[in-house]
Amino acid sequence: MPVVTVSEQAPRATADDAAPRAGVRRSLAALVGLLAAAVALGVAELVAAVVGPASSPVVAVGDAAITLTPEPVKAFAIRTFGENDKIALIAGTLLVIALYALLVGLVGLRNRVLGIAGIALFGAVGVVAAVTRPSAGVGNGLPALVGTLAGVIALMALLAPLQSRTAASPAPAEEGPAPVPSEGGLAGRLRDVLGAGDRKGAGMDRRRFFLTSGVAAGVAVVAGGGGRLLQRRFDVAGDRDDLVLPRPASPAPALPRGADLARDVEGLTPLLTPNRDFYRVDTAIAVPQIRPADYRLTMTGKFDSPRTYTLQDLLDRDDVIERDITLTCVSNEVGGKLAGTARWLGVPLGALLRENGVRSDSDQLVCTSQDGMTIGAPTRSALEVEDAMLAFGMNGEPLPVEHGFPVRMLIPGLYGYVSACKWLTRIEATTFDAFDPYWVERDWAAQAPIKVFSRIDTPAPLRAFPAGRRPIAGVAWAQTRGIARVEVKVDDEDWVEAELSPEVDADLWRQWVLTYDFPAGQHAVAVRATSADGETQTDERARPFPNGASGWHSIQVIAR
Ligand SMILES: Nc1nc2c(c(=O)[nH]1)N[C@H]1C(S)=C(S)[C@@H](COP(=O)(O)O)O[C@H]1N2
Ligand SMILES: [Mo]
Repeated sequence: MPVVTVSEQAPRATADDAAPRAGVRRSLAALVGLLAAAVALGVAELVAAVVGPASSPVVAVGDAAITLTPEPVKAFAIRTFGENDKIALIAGTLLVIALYALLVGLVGLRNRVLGIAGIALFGAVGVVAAVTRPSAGVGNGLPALVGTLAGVIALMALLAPLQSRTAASPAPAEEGPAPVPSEGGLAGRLRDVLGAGDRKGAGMDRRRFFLTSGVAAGVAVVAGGGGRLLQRRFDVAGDRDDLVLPRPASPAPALPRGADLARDVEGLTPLLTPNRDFYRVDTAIAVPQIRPADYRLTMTGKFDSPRTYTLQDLLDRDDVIERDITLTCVSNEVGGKLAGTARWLGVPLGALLRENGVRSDSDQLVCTSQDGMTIGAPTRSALEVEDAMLAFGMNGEPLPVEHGFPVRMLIPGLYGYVSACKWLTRIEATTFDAFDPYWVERDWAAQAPIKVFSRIDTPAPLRAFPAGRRPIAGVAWAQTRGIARVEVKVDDEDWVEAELSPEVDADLWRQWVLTYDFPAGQHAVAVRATSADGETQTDERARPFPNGASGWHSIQVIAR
């Protein structure tokens, strides 16, 4: 802390000059702003531990920021930060708060009322964000409110020693480097903090500032850290561990021997993606925590006999299926990794919709998640696509919390943003005319079947490998249609057909491998796939927006 420099100012003739030089005072005021903001955020986290994690103003503001962010910026964030987009957002939010807080401290030094107003404004943003989140109650504003009060108190307490005019006598001629309290002892310190100490000179203010700062920093850290820890009691990880999954009435078709080519080819994506490696795309900063006992799935809208289901209702059904299905994100770029395959366990979606009497004049199902996301899927696909399901199991475990615990939807053949609603709590049978769900409101296509796609996993671009024979390998997908052929082109040679992993199911991606004899030098490698219904991947490049990327994946490789 630069506080020590305060006393290094030479004493001058007038009383005011006994106060620290203006520049130092301003730096300290900026620090005051930071500390006040830290106290506000820390105390808010503590209160959020009582109210619920979604009421944390940092989470709520970040959440609101995601909702309000224009689509190109959001697409940029997913592209640039990928899975870390939320970490980047939180870091960005904290940076903005820090800059704002510096300013509040500086303003507060000149004008306390303005400083307080600055914190109040900051608090108001937090309150508004927290109470307007989709699943929020009014109580969700409480953490930001109490945090704001704490921030105001901290601001006043910290500015006071900086603005003290009682230190009228000249600063002592010499000061030790450390601010040793004149009287020592707890009582003396306490009196200093409260401003009741007997003031022997300008050093007193410095000491009081130091102590108050220490207290503020301590409150921020203890309240904030403690709050975060206490918020863990809302976690449903334990309930998830305790959940017993049913055996499927219809198990996944057995994989043929040698189904997974990745066993023999280094760098190739495995056929089934472990849960911890499965890509994640959603707008949730604080992942919804739904207790199995509290879970309800409600059907509304164009149903003749809509029902509400508990999780147990779904688990106890006798038509549970298990299927291997590849899921992909519309935001996946050419060559991108936003795709994964898992063995899903759940209830057939068509059967469920029919038993609720879904009406024929519904062409869109609007799925709502616990955190207010809306995802619109074609009613027809939900009814007719084989293996469309409400999943509660993923690779032999209950759904991981980040992947939608306890229940999500899956419809093979459609991108996740129009089918794969996580933390699913409501299905409304409606029409495309009547409602634009979240992504469609942001101009993504309302209907988005998956495009034929292929990707080179190995060799890695621009990383030299020994010249000679080695595999070129990757994955290709065209869910519900299946992949019939994958071809590889090196430099100006003809397309050559690659070997495919055994056909298991049209909803599952296929791995492909081609052994190639690379002469030393730099080479261009490209791949294209053809679906079982005869569509060859177009080389026409398209960005993911608005309905999925297209174009061949091609890379430069170096053999030495
Ligand atoms: N509740 C909710 N469900 C959601 C999303 C979301 O933001 N919120 N994102 C969708 C998108 S865009 C995709 S690609 C898939 C990703 O599922 P995953 O994270 O399990 O891979 O979830 C879909 N379901
Ligand atoms: Mo997505």
